[in-house]
Amino acid sequence: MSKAAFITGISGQDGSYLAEYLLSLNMEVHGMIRRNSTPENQSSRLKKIYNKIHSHYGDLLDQTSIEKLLTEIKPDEIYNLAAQSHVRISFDIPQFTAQTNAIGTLNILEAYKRICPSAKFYQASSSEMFGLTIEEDGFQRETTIMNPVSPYGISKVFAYNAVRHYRRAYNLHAVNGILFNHESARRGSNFVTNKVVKAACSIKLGLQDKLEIGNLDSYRDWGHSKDYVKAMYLINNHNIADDFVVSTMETHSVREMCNTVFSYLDLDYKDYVIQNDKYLRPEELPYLKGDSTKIRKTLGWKPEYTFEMLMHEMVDHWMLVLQGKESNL
Ligand code: NAP
Ligand code: G4F
Repeated sequence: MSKAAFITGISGQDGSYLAEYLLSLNMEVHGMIRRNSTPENQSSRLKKIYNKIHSHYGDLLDQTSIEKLLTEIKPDEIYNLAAQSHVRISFDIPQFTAQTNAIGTLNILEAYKRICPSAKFYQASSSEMFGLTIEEDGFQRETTIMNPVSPYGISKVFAYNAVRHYRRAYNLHAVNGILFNHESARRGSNFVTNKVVKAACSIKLGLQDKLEIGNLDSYRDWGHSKDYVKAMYLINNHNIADDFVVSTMETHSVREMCNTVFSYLDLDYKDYVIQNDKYLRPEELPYLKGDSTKIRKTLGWKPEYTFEMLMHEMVDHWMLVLQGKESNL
């Protein structure tokens, strides 16, 4: 009999790629979806696989819905990807962010402990938890002290520690993947990579003149979501419940990312990109570079996409979409 997976946040970037990956492993995939007044928005990233997955209405803040689903599905593997995942927006709605990301995780941990404690539980932890800390060699890794600088980062530190606590206190197979930034054509278009790519393609096609963004001098370790969902599966299926950093081990500034995208379109980003203070954050996380040696050595994971391959794939996608053509991403 095939194993059953339960994914919260299945309608998001990672949830959709993870569902595709688990289906390719012949798993039965169940996903929790929030009600939206525009139903197309619930499933726009799941178009390719909607008839192969089992979707269920629920919400991380609705304990009864989680308990009902875990009781019905009896999953072998749980992936808790649901979150208010936008760091800038977390400054505008800090309480909702904490409710969803911190208390929501506690809600599903409690239900998991009571209803299906023999399942494996994966938590979507984040490099944003490291905040201002950088080790002397320029990396952040599993042992780096967490010093978050946003309501989002703070909420994720709570969830990360809750998972470790439940693992120790109740002997559960509950694990954290500490993932550095990962992108794709399915990324929300208000995250910086997809915002820049979409605007650069619009400029190339004469649909837009300028691009207004925030801090050009922050650095991120950007990988591809498709590579990172494979890491989630490996981490959750390791024979020891443990926490792992997932990263490319490279960092690029937002400015370099703009240059890569515009150059690929034979444009000079300096002619089009304007800094607007409205996109700055009350407190910025200036630099991320992850040391993923542990997962590479222990689980044999490594990314297949380079930074350039990722950005070029996103550009190719938007050039098709903005010209009304089909993209298979
Ligand atoms: P995303 O595209 O924003 O997806 C988030 C998902 O969570 C969506 O399906 C969303 O549903 C759902 N959700 C939000 N609030 C919910 C609630 N109260 N109850 C149930 N579902 C809810 O994010 P992503 O990029 O795929 O990231 C997946 C997870 O990894 C998140 O936890 C994120 O914080 C974490 N993470 C992401 C990165 C990254 O670079 N992408 C790095 C580290 C960690 P709606 O569509 O209805 O809003
Ligand atoms: O694309 P971003 O919004 O991603 P951020 O804040 O790094 O968060 C993402 O990665 C985290 C992992 O480290 C995840 F946990 C989280 O869920 C999310 O997926 O911003 C990246 C950088 C920041 O320094 C930001 O200040 O780009 C800078 N930036 C500059 N102009 C901008 C903009 N970010 C956005 N969203 N929009 C701008 O106009």
